[in-house]
Amino acid sequence: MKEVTIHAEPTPVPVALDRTAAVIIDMQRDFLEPGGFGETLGNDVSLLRSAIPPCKALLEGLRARGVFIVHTREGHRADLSDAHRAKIERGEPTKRIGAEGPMGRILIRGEPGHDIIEELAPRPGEPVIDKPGKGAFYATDLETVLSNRGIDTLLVCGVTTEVCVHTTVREANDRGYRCLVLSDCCASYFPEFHAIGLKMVAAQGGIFGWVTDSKRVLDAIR
Ligand code: TIU
Repeated sequence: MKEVTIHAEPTPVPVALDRTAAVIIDMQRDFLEPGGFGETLGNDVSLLRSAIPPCKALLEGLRARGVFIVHTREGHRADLSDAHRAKIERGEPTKRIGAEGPMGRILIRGEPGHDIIEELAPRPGEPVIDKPGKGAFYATDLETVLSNRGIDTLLVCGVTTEVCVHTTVREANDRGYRCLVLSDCCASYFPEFHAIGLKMVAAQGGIFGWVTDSKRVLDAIR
């Protein structure tokens, strides 16, 4: 696969597609649909839906070019043995992680709410990384999965921009990955945090990486 140039802020980026992976973060029913974790935290979950069509178009384009795709899901074991007390003790007790909700127990692996939304369902051969934290590298095998493929560049998408996307980008930076964050493929319950979160990535000459969008990536790979 040849090298392509992806237009981005603060600069265009040359990218070798065979060393690139898309990381689709936590596009789960628990964050995007009513009755899940996102809503129990007091959020308007409809604000995240803008990321679905661009992510879908991106995945189709990347699959057609054979670019490696990884999905992540945030969630915990049913007995909560992998959840820090400091994480689960927050919020109203009947709505906490592990509580029963309309989509099953909130943020628990295997429950309907923990599933990736139907529109962006992973295809066979696309690894799904289950993560207990915000960052996709913390307590997961993501780094091994990527290094076994020789990946050095990540196209980062998903929700929410300033929480799990940002945490993952920060973790990836310190592990030596080049990160391109796709603005339209990410979303937040707080539009202002989304905007500032993206600015934080590309500021200072690209302190955490680059910001681009699905159209610029698809234009580059076509
Ligand atoms: N609450 C919020 O914005 N996000 C999370 O709790 N997890 C992710 O971002 N995936």
